Amino acid sequence: MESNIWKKNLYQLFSENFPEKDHIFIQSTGGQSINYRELEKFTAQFSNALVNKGVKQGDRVLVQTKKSPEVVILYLACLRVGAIFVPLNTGYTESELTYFLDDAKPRLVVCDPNSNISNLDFQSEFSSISLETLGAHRSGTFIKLAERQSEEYITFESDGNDIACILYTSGTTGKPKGAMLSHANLGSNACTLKKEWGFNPEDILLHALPVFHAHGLFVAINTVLVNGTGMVFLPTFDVHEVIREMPRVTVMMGVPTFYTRLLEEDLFTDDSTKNIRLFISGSAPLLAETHNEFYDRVGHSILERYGMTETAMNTSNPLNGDRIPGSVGLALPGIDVRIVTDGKELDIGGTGNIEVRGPNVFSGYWRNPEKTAQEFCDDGYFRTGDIGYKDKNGYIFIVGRAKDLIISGGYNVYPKEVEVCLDEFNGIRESAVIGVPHKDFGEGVVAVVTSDNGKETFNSKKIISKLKEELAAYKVPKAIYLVDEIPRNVMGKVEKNKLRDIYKDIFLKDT
Ligand code: MCA
Ligand code: AMP
Repeated sequence: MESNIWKKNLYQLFSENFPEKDHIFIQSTGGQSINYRELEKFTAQFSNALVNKGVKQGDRVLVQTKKSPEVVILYLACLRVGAIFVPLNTGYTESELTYFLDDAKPRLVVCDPNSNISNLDFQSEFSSISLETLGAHRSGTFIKLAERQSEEYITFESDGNDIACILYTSGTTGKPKGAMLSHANLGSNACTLKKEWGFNPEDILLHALPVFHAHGLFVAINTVLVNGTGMVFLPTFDVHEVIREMPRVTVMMGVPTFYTRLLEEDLFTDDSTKNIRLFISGSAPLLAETHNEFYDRVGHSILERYGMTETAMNTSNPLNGDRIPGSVGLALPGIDVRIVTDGKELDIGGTGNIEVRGPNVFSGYWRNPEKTAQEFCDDGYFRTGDIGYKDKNGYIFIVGRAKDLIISGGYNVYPKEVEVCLDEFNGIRESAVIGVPHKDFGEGVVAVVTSDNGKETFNSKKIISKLKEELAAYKVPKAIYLVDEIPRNVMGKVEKNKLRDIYKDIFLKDT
């Protein structure tokens, strides 16, 4: 593809595609907008501010802020400096944050003025780390510092192999791992998506996703930037606001919950979508019935694609051609996708582990060469942990996951992490955390527990509210069920399939 034009600093790749300077990059609903002239100026000032704080190439900048245009500028400034941008979910609690600080060892932390990260001990335990604040509407200490800086900055030169970002993704052992993505990983994927999804100079994207995950940050923002166009930038997914803003845009990206919530609104009609050319879904399975209902309502066939934090996007239904409900589409150009069982590639229709290889696949886990080695095959394929098959036309269908993962509203929850916290409660002997169908989030987190003395000596409401002090709220079980015994197979392994079967109906009835 176009002689590997992404083998460079990602910001440089973007800036080669910038349009005329007055073209709007971000329009926020509060009336704030940033054009490409301002984008260049602000990223230069932010870059100089990073350097002023001692940030050098390869240093980590850990960021936990609310979604704002300013945090996008900070991301781009990190690229320009060659620093590694490490965004964190705003829902993380203090104990979760301590782990990330310890692991990422950042030079600088940038957080919301009200973030609970600032409660951590930056005086002694984390005294080598600088702390700055950044809020919406140009507030915070980092903005004040940036405003005093020069408007010129020479972007760090890279051959693309330098690490641009680390995104944390949870592991089966319960400890999140930092996936290292290089400038070239991200650049190659952005170029591919721009082409495959037919992005053109008139496009405007509706952006209602969080910007601390690969979907909102890479799939959405990088594609807009490499296309040199603009986006309407909403702080969160508020269904009424989304319907109101829709006529201003041509493309929307979202997790399946966005689409099911739209379908619940009578106000959502084909009039709302009259200027839209493409709806894209990913991060979790889009039910075929949602796909079909959406088509019947507004005449749009949602384009479903499949990716991971570690790989960015791997497959996509076609822009022109059949978009098959229930399928995640075809391997993207330049990306190899194979189905494997016991080390052997399967024929068409065979169900097995999905493995991927290509310029999009990440460089490894941060400070974790053992885990990196485990997840890669000798011939460079990455083991996704997803299970699926390929049909005779190359369409891929995901049928399950080998990894013990719950995806709730597009957020990943690893049961082990929740089980470890539950098992520490007085009165709980053991726990098993499962995902069951949830009307809004696709899957909902549910816990099944046994008590120390076989009786319910605990109060599940209290446990849920206590858990919220330790875990981000989306990981906390929506319900806790007490049982006499957790079912295990002859190997002693918890039979989660059995539990899922039992609790899917009970939970649906309870909610
Ligand atoms: C919020 N809550 C949730 C979730 N979100 N519970 C379970 N799962 C969730 N996803 C809980 C809150 O803790 C709170 O509970 C209550 O719901 C209301 O919270 P609120 O913030 O008002 O919720 P919301 O604004 O309605 O958010 C729902 C959402 C959001 C819009 C679906 O979760 C979202 O934007 N999800 C997108 C995630 C995403 O971008 N994933 C991409 C990962 P309580 O009241 O009890 O405190 S990247 C990826 O997967 C790969 C690369 C890929 O392929 O894209
Ligand atoms: P994350 O680690 O947050 O990047 O989540 C990646 C996981 O999300 C993948 O390994 C899949 O299990 C799941 N995923 C992403 N897109 C889809 C999709 N379109 N259909 C089914 N699962 C998906």
